[in-house]
Amino acid sequence: MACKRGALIVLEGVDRAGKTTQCNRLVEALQLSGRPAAMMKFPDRTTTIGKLINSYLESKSDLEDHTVHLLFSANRWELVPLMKKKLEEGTTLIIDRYAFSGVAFTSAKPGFSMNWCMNPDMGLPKPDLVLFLQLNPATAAQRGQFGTERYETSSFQQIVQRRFEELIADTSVNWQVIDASQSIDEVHENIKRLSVKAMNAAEDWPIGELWT
Ligand code: Z5A
Repeated sequence: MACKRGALIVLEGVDRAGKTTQCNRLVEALQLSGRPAAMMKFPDRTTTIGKLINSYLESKSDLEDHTVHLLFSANRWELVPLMKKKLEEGTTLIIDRYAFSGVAFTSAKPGFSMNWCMNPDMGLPKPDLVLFLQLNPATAAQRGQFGTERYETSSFQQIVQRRFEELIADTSVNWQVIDASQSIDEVHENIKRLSVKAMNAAEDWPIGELWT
């Protein structure tokens, strides 16, 4: 590696926790401080696979549950070469949802074990930091109604939250839980502080593999 690598930082959390808002704020702040940073979002709805996922999420098409889980995973794998290139060039990647959403959402469906759900994502680039934006349903409701996409119902999101709690208990991943009920600025300051620390720590280490 000619230069210090960038860090892989993931934001996860329940619906309306502020993931997209905070990813944008963090990328902007890092760039302003002179550190190369870029944002990615999963699902990436622009690719051929992403378009199938988009149609499914908007309920314009139906897909068998195992199939759609594998498509979400394939959507991450198809972007791995680009992710690795950017990280090795020294760009820090801020990612809006990743494999953890994949596992939390599919395993919230009947008949899916977390272990089965994790398998297709094993070996993905391992995040140096995963920030979980914690928000209770009442505060989330003040930020507007659920959207119209598949999965955007209160009962389903409650099961998703429990699956996330099980994932956060895994100490092989560097999880940090953030109180997302604070103001946008306060949440941003917490996220920036933890991200800079993770970026400095990641510089001298190779990119890891998730869940291997
Ligand atoms: N999914 C899956 O099944 N499998 C997978 O592998 C992956 C995903 C990767 C993708 O949705 C869906 O796909 C998702 C999981 C599933 N389904 N659900 N639900 P998406 O990622 O395209 O969209 P989203 O994740 O549903 O967005 P979101 O969760 O609704 O929003 P957010 O990014 O967390 O929040 P935001 O857009 O930044 O903010 C929401 C509003 O709150 C907005 O008006 C903000 O101005 C406001 N906000 C934000 N922060 C604050 C604070 N601190 N105070 C007050 N107001 C705030």
